[in-house]
Amino acid sequence: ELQYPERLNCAAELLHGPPDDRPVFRTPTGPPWTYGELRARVDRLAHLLTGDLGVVPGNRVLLRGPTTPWLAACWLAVLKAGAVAVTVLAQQRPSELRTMCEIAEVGHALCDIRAVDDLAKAEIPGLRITTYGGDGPDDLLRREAPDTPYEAVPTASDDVALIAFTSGTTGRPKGCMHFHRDVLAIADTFSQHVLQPRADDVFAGSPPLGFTFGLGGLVVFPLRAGASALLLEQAGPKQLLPAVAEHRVSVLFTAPTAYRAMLDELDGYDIGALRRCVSAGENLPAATWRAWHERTGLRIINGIGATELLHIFVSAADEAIKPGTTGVPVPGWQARVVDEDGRERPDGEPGLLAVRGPIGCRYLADPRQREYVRHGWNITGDTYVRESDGYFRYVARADDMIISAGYNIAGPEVEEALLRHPDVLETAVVGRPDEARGQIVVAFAVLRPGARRDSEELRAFVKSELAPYKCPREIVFLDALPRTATGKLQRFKLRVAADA
Ligand code: 3SK
Repeated sequence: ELQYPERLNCAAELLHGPPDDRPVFRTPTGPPWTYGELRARVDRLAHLLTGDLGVVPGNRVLLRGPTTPWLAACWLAVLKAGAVAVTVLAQQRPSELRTMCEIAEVGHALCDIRAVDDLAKAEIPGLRITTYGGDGPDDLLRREAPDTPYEAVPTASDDVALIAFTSGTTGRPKGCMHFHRDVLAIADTFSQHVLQPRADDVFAGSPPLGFTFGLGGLVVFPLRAGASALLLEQAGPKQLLPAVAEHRVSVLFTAPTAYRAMLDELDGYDIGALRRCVSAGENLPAATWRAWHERTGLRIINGIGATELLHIFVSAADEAIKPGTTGVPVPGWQARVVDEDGRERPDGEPGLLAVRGPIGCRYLADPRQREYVRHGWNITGDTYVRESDGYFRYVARADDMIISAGYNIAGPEVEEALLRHPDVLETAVVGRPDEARGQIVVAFAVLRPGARRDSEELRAFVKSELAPYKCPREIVFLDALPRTATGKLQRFKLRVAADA
């Protein structure tokens, strides 16, 4: 079991240790920041926060901006000053920002000058916005501040450090509160046991710091290991590969779609430094795992995480990886598959994934807490099967099961079959209400450039791979699938489209 002292400031812990001259944050341009520079900059920012800006411990401070070392430094400074970081995404619009600030009672914002327009437009009552990265005299980074060490506020290990928002794929955002000890716990469970990072690792990836997948992978894990991270403002599949090659990235975090898209671009890039590839955010199809393994020799580490639980809680490392499954509970976590009443389902039978461990869901003033935490277990909203060897296999999001003519059909199983067709780049399968059958299966597909839109050919292919009742009745071709700002598929939009 993880043990942390009663008084714990996770930012101070993360910053403590490595020598001053070791690199910590790299960017595509400019020299890397060293640990010494990071410590000095965080201390200056913490002085400014608690001096000029009047932030006191417990205040909630919104952080908004592209993935840069300065955003990471602001996050660390807010925590070191005992305040609570409220992380949001650069893509979130004024009305979403207003709702989140209202829920989290945010009084201050530190915002990259390039992302300030929407925040200003949100006209949030009482919000004091300070920008950084600009050239005005009031810019945070241009203000006078003491160059002396800042003594971290001695927060309790269970003081709230972070409020991270999730809206799932629909609905009013929910603020998830996480403690100082939780921030370290994600490093001391998933990162330590699965990634087994080294001080010479270079982390990089696509999830932004406003998504806890990215915050863990690009800030918390590298710092806890005394390693470094390459921070990319643009981190689509097209930018990732050249960055991995040029900066000798060894630990990569991205989503299944990006691994799939990178397969087409691998030629010409030396990715020999890469030793860990993490996939989360969505189910990783076995076909993508196999294709990546075949081309690169690397075994993708699949994982399931949640904003509610901060990071990944089921996964597997190295030879323990079993393609087509998510893995086993990360050391420190427990997982089981239950029915609606919390009774354990037999192995091989689908049910709801229930997990518990060092971090729990704590929604900020939201009655949906009761749905997420039941009988002391966190119910993630995913349908899973526990196989007889103890591995957990994803079936669908709980509301993604299609029931057609009495058959239970998991959309992702049909998607996996479609993805085995060489023309299919991305796909999503949903149910459409149908008088005779209850629901029928409808697939949305994005094809590789130049491929012919031939639904009969794809249907025949699925029939050759799966029982015919699972075959989509209709295939709709799209240029792109609708996704949230964190890259999650918005199936509800496709359900509406399928029903139109
Ligand atoms: O929401 C997710 O899918 C996720 C995955 C990994 C780590 C953290 C999160 C929130």
